[in-house]
Amino acid sequence: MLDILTRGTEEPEGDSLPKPWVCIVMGSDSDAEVMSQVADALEELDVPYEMLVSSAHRSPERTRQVIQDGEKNGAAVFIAGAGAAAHLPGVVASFTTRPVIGVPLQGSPLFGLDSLFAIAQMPAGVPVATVAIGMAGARNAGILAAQILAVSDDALARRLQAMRQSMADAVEQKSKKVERSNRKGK
Ligand code: AIR
Repeated sequence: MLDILTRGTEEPEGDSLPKPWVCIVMGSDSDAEVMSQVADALEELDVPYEMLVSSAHRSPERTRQVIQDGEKNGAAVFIAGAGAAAHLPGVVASFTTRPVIGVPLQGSPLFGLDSLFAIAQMPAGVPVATVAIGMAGARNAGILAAQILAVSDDALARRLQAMRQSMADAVEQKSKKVERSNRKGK
């Protein structure tokens, strides 16, 4: 078993079940900057996660082990990010029936379109929920994973509502700024 994925093996305190967590996998350390958006979103929502590197092509056996150990140890949702021939999310989905979210990354000469198509075009029977290319997609992957967990976690659902409210408040603030500067120009 990989050391990094042993959290579920700890004895839960009292009768409480171990908290479901999110397993984030990326194809290379060169994906880490964009994929850190996933971690930021999960931290804002107080959702536990683990983040690691495994390549569908360069380390297929490690990838299989990461997913199987993660599932055994309570990973409730998997998020996989990769660029170029981005087969990682699909391969992750082939090893688990838990929800898998794929993040297409844009580092390649094809600007992530290759990755988007590779992740979105899964064969019927093995779904991967695909988000937008790059930073926005990575943040949305974290929020979507939290939304999946919130189906059975009311406190998390309330934190998601608060996140939506703060976005709506920010839009109002931005509008006030634009309205003010427009008045000045008249
Ligand atoms: N990649 C790694 N193994 C398989 C794939 N498709 C992806 C990584 C990264 C890109 O190839 O997810 O986005 C380039 O990786 P590297 O390590 O060469 O920087």
